[in-house]
Amino acid sequence: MMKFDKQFTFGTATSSYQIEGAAAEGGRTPSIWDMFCDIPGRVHKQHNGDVACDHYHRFEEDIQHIKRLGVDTYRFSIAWPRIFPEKGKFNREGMDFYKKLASRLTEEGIKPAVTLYHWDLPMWAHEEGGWVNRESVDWFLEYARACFTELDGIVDSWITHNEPWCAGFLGYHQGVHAPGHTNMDEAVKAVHHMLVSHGKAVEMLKKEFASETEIGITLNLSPVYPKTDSVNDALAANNADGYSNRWFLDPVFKGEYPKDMMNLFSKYVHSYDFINEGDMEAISVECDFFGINYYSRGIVEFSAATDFLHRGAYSDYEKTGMGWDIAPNEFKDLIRRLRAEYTQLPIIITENGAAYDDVVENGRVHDKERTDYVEKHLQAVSDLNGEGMNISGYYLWSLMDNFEWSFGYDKRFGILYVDFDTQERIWKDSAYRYAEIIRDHKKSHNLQAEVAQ
Ligand code: GBH
Repeated sequence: MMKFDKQFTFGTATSSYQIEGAAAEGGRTPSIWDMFCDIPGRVHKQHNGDVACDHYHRFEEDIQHIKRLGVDTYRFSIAWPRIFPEKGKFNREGMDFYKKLASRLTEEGIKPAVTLYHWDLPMWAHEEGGWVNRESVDWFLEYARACFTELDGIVDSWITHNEPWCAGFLGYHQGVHAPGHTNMDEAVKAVHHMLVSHGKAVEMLKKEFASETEIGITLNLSPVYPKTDSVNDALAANNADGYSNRWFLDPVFKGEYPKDMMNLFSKYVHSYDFINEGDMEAISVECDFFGINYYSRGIVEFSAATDFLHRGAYSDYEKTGMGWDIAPNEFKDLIRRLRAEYTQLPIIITENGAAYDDVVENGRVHDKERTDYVEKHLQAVSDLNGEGMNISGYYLWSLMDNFEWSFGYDKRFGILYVDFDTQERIWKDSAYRYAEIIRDHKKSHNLQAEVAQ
């Protein structure tokens, strides 16, 4: 039995580059993802976000789907290059799109939760060194101030950064995300500047804007387990956990980078001089909630050839279409650990979901596996709250099939199926089920619900 408090918020999430399209409209200039998609071999079938779900032109229709789902919240991100297409040059037309989107959501009774940075760094910023350049903190703050000012009174829930692990380590160390660099020294600096920009944006909002507004950061966390109980595998798991989780959790909640990882990274990081006085205090600023994106767990085994970038070991767990282990129990371990070691802030699961190869049959998509995945994780949230873990919301990734980064359009995460030829949206069974769960929840608390049958 799933049970949620009356105030629990159900939501669904997307991000700008993955759904908007209209890449050259409204004054938008390219981001690092437009550039990355153009390089042959980087993105599956060389797909790109030029058209994506055409959400930029179809947002009214999409809002009706969101409304029909019955969710309380819709999480989307703002494309920085729509707001500042050139350095220091604010673009009114770009901002108006998000003003309209956020206002229309509010009018329909849906609360917007807005991410400032979901990986689409403007090319002008990249050309000046991107996140590796300390000035990126100031560029981000100018962008954040414009968003806070223009959307003041319309948006009251903000996420500064989405998954700095991906933006930093996948982008600058592993090279599988834009900008495609493979340089650990750069990556550690890039992450640091993202984290400082997060802390300073929170401080700005608290000092200069309405106090009812809530703000936090979203980290992607994946609990890591050793393959065997050997000492070496334990070391590998500790290092993998340091790279994926602790490198972000420790600065955000304890105001320090983990010492063991600093030592390990110093093989690649020439000096830690880029950490300025006051940075760690800035990063560990008090937020209103903590956002977590959870998809899977990791299993690692020791290899003498690597020190922290371990390849995942074989596991006999059932997998999603991404090949990721379905691991709701490990999700519970993760949350309990966060409560024991890191924070008592309300936790919002800002993303959770799964990709599968969906097929449309007579206008329906019977995505039983995705439906099961979502139910298992919602059950875990319900169980965790039964233990007093205070998870205040769950946002399903994703509202609709979209541009899945380096996997292009072939990996479908949506609860709405998107036909990328016609742009038709088709409700998958998981969408009907999610709407039903929300409807049952509202009924049980005598909250009104006008959702799909
Ligand atoms: C998120 O990133 C993004 O925020 C979102 O834009 C994206 O579309 C969505 O998830 C789906 O991918 O190899 O088994 O250890 C997800 C980040 C990081 C999740 C790596 C899975 C590895 C799983 N991912 N992680 S495993």
